[in-house]
Amino acid sequence: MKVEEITLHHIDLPLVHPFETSFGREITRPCILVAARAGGCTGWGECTAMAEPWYSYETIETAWHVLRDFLVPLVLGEEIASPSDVAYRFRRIRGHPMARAALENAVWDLFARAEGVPLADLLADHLPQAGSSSMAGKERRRRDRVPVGVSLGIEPSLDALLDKVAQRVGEGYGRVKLKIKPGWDVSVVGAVRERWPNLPLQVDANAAYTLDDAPVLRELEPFDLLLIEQPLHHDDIVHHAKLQAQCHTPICLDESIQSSSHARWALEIDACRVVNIKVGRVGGLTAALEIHTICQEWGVPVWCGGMLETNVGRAANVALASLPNFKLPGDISASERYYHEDIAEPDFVLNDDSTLRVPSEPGLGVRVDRKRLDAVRLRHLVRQAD
Ligand code: OSB
Ligand code: MG
Repeated sequence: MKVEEITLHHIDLPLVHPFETSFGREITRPCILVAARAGGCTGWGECTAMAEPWYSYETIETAWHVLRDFLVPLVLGEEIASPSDVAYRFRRIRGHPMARAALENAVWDLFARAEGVPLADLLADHLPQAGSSSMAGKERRRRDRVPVGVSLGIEPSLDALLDKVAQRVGEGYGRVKLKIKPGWDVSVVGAVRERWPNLPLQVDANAAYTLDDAPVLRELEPFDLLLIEQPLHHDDIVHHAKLQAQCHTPICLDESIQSSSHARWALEIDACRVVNIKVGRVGGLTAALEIHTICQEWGVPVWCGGMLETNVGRAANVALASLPNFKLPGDISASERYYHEDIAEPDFVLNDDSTLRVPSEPGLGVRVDRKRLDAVRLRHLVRQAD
């Protein structure tokens, strides 16, 4: 397939509710959408870089630069054999996983639409098979609905947080994740646990602690958490292994896993017993599939993280989370939780069993609303093959 045209759209959408983590507070969500066109089909990819280099070093501006000057030229007008071929073409670029993922994922959607199959099916077909023969056959099929939870930010007061938990539990979310940071941890988690003794609960520190804080983190153990996500520094896999050796609650890595090699190294030293896969953070769907299967071989479950995506990125997350080793609910909430009016339709709606439906339409299964795109777009760039 020859990609004839690639367009970058920089948009900004107001969030329904500000989202606060240990690293900062988001009020709007700017992002870059990538559209790749070939033979009358258009594939879409969302770049999950944020405006500021807090969650990761990438920003909207670095991603725009790397896409425009390095990634787009490696794809435009080239004969692309498969979506993973794009990942292969990008192998010389150091870092910038979110920029790479945006274009690679647009090409995944393009191939799925051109073949008339849902992205989830294309992903299942390209899944590297786990080595162990006991796995053969039975665990290969993808799901039609994916279990999801909700990630709740830091609130101005404990009462405000308890209200939020009550609201989301009332809406039907079967798993809640609380953002924590030093000073907003043991007592807050304890209060939620006391009011909801049986709620599947997990926490995410976004790298706010050091190994010296192990005693505080161990105070979370009685609360029967599913996992503690990224307690320590973003590039410190080694200290996570030391922490995991001191606690029963599974450590889950988010920020620390930026490639399939990172996942291998983390598992080799028992730095985590669960992995959060975010397509942007790991550099695209090809790497996400590899990590899925590496973890499966180690008997380590994965789940799909979120970056406050629009329905474009959410659709890719839902397709990915349909694969067999995604054994824990994802941070993929219903569309209404994020934006009043999304950039793409239809919205994802929460089912009674705390799941989202995996689209059965071709590709991502969502349509970008061009009028809405014009309304929220800050700038765009069109590149065409000669
Ligand atoms: O660490 O998982 C995280 C949002 C932005 C940046 C980092 C994170 C998050 C979330 C939100 O937790 C998950 C979602 O999209 O609902
Ligand atoms: Mg996280």
